[in-house]
Amino acid sequence: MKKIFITALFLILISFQAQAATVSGGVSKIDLNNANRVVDSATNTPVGNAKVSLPKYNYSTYTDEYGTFNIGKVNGPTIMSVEKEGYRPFSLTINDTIAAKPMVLGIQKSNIADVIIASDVFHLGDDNYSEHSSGADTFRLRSTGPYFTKTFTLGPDAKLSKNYLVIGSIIGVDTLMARSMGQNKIVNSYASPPEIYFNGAKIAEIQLNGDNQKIKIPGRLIRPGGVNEVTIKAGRNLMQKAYVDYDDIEIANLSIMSE
Ligand SMILES: [Ca+2]
Repeated sequence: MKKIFITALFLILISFQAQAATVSGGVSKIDLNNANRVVDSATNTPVGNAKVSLPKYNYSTYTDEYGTFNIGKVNGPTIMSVEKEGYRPFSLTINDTIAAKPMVLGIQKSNIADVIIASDVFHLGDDNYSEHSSGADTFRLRSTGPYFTKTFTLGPDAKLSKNYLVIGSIIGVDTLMARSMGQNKIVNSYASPPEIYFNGAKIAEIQLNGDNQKIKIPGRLIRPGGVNEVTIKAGRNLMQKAYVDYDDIEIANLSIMSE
């Protein structure tokens, strides 16, 4: 009996070890000794009054003075976002396994040159998607169409630093690569990747779902002190020839980060 107990304890320790892995972008870890918390990633101090939202569940709450917060049960992948003035918007794709354990989310102070393009969650596509899509269970918002375009102004010194377009979280991408990585359960079709344009030039294709995807913006495309534009085009179902079926995706938090 004693031996069984020791073996069981050993297994629990092992599984806790595995759970303690970094979840996303090197900024969020599961901490088993504490409640769900939001901390400053540089100082590790609690961040109170931060807004934590689960758009799928129409749920939002604020952290207390210790940075702690509660979320209910989640089902399947869902985007969780954290907003706090003076900090970069943060989002994380969680699921029931991740949500069942206490999470410590490290958020980062924003830089004066950061530009927030969208701090909410938006849906691109045509609202026609497979229940096996990597986002199907999460989609709640109506599609705003197959394109997203936004203009914004960059500072006069924008060319002096490296600039990145940061996609906080993206779900629903059903490319061949996403399928081969096990991100969806679609067997008989796949889609072209969503395309990212900066001032009219294509700068990236998004092959996978995930958090904190950073896309380098080529310096030559940047208009310092002027109006710049980001466009995201949804991919298309490549197996559907009879009509255009856009690959439905949801994106949370879009920003320009300078380093
Ligand atoms: Ca579709």
